Amino acid sequence: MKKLKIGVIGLGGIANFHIEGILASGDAEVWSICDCNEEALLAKGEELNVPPQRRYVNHLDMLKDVELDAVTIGTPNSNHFRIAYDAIKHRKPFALEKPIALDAKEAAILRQALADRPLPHMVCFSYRYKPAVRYAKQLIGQGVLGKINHVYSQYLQSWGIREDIPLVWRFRKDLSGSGALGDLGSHILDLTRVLVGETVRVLADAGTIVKERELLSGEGKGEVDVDDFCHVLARFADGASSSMSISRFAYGRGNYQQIEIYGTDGALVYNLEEEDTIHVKLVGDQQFRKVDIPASFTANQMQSFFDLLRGKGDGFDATIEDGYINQVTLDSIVQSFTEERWIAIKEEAIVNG
Ligand code: SOE
Repeated sequence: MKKLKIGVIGLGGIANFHIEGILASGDAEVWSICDCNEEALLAKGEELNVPPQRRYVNHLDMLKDVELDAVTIGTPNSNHFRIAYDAIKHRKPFALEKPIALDAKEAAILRQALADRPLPHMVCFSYRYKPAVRYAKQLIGQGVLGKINHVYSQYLQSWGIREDIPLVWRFRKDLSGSGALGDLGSHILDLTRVLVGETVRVLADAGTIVKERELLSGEGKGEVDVDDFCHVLARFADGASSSMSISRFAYGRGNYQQIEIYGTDGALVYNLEEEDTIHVKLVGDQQFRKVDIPASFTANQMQSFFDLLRGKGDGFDATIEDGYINQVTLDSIVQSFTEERWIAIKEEAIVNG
């Protein structure tokens, strides 16, 4: 079967993850690349042997290519909405990085555009492809924990501690929408939604630890106007209580995720650092024990995208609906720590999905 011709939009860090998945799959090839940085475009084009005529500085020129089958969108957050909207207009299926937009208003427009003219697509909540997450979802869905009472989550990194890191887009609200919350919290919100259920109200506290950083131009310093950390209390639709600790200033943490889920009949701990693992304590267990994850739960995000494009999706990929609910929840958390009060997640976001 002919390989899917994939255009990679945005050649920053996450593009390498997308490209790695394309090259590892026998179903697709890197057909074209796009980035506003001409140096990055040249370097990646040479590295991947992409012909110069398929190296674009403007995504619209890429989208006009009738041979192109689909695109991945891995730019800074401020470009997600526009590029995804243009991909929909040009009828090009897409894999869009999280968060899908800068705010719920942009996310709602993407959601409506796809409702009006459906198109195969995926939102890259990449930890949905961790075997531990998929197995945990099955165990919880089988009721082994009983009724869930508490969910305690952490997503911790440490790179923000380095004050020599300049004012990159992740530290600017106009380019990112929010800081650690949108970058890391979006993943935790999606995972707790996949594993437990819908969040219906939130109470948050957030702060910025390093308040200004060197401008990329080298001409002085600029304000960091997003959160370096965010702590959230939340309630699920069924009344279960949740807390989330999200930070880029957690010394010693590389890419640390932990979700502890406590039910009436058992507890389950999902952890990601070097590898993804599950520990459980169920009825009859004397202590928490690590469980082996069946190989059948192995998955790969980019292969899943290609399966989706070929009509063989497993239904576990995140859609624009998932991205929209995620964005509404992110906005509610920002509103909560800004106004210092509980905020209910807008009903229509939960009910309509
Ligand atoms: C931030 O450091 C980051 O790269 C996120 O942007 C990714 O979504 C996450 O998977 C790893 O950490």
